[in-house]
Order: sequence, then structure tokens, then C-alpha cells
Amino acid sequence: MNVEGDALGSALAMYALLKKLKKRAVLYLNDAVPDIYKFLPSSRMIKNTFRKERFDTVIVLDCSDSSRTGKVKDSLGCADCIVNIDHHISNTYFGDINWIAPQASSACQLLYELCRQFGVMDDEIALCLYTGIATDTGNFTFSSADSRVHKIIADLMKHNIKPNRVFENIHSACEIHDLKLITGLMASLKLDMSRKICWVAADKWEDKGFDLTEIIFSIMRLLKGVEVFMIFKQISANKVRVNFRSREYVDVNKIAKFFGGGGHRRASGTTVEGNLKAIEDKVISFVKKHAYIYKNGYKKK
Ligand SMILES: [Mn+2]
Repeated sequence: MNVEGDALGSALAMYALLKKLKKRAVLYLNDAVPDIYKFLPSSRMIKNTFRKERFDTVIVLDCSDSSRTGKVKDSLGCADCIVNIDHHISNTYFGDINWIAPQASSACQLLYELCRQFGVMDDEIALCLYTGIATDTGNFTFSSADSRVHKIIADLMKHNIKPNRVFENIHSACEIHDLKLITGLMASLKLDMSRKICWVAADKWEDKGFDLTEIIFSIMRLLKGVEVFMIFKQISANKVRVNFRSREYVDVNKIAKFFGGGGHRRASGTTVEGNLKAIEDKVISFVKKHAYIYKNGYKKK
């Protein structure tokens, strides 16, 4: 599983906030910090090895379900209080305190509000929050990038942020074989304009130190008139990861949920057991049938 900018940014900002409030805090992440995020100086503070300890409070960020915290979830049982801060609509409310805001663009947006409440902000926290908000809003191009988001960014920009550097660090990470993989996928792209859906299927997939899935979606989004975008990836012999994106009105969280996953209305995913072709056929026939039942918002098809 790739660590995303929002999970990382919100965790680092929370750690910095707790430190400023003179709390003793440990920051655990189940996975290693991807190379593309090592420009965040405080990412060095993250611990990947988990030692079972007793905590007063465990704070979980940008995580819809406690099982997604990997080996860190072992610590949830030995804390007096679990605080669950998230913006996934599919959140399972696993905390003792749940701050779930599906209308927020990102967990970093919630962390911004929290830092402001405590009157805490500095260059480092601002960089983390900027990174999380930028990545979760597709660089401010998704519908979640509303006026509040832009006001927050305007405020964060007072802290010496270089958007071009952040963008380059995160998005200019492809090697030549990655571009060739993308070209191959695009050559076999499938399109059903009667349902406004398009998709690609990769028969072999290895996670990189950066988010190739998002790059592929950003290319697919260039297609005029398409509403739902899907990527099918054979991630192991018997497991297929399916990612969903929608542009304006289809609720892809509901689609992912039907197949045991979840996420947001405009971005979701699931992992299904089986082989690529069978799952592709199953999901596509479901989406063709149901995508427009699951629309939301104000736009008509
Ligand atoms: Mn997020």
C-alpha cells in the first residue's frame, strides 16, 4: 500500500502540534516513507518498527477503518482513548472520539483547523499541511478544492512554501519503464461512452515509491465526456486492486462498498480476490448497470 501525502502530512502535523503542546508523542507509520515524501524534513521522526507500549491516547489520521492501520492497530487496544480523525465517508467510527468530516478535502484540512484552534503554526507544519491538501485535491483540481481550501492555502503560503518544488518532488518520479507501462495501458484503454465510463487493466502491478495510479488517472481524466474512471491491477496471484474515480456526480464510494471497499464519493477503491479478467467483467457489468443510480450532487447525466 502506498503511503499518501495526506496521511503523512496530517500525521506529521499532529506530531508537531503535540510537541508544541509539550505532549510526549510517538509517530508510527506501518509503511516506510516513500522517497517522494522525504523532502518533508520531519518525516525522519517517523518510526516503522512497532514496540507495544501503553498509551493514554492513540490518534489515527486519514484512515477509514482501524484494520487499515496495519501492525499499528495492535496499539489501539492498549490505549485508554482512541481518537479517529478522518474525512472518508466510509469511516467506520472505530474511535472513542470520532471527528469525521466527509465534506473536508483532506485530513490535513482538519489538522489545519485544529492547529489554528491551538494557535500553533510554523513553516514545517504549513509544508506538511500544504502537501496533504495538494495531493488529496489533485493539485486543487477536484471538486473538493472549494473556497475554504483556497483560503487555507493562502494562509499556509505565508510560510515560505514553494509549490513548484512540492509538485516536482511528488510528481516527477517516473522512470522510463513507468512511462512505457502507462503507454501500454493507454493503448488498451476501454471506453463505453453510452455509460460514460473508461478503464484500464494491468495484469502485473508492483507498488512504486510514488503514486503511479494517480498519474494514470490524471491522464484518463483528459478524456472528454467521461464520468467514471477505473484501474484494475493484479497485485498478486489471486488479488486484484480496483480504483475508482468520478468527475462530477457518480458516487464511487457506493460502488466500491458493494465490492467490499470504500473511500470517498469521487475516489474509492477495493481489493477483490480472483483473477483480473473475471473481476474486470464483474465490476464493469455492475458499474454499467448501477453507476447512474449511485449519482449524487446536482448535475444530471
Ligand atoms: Mn485523505
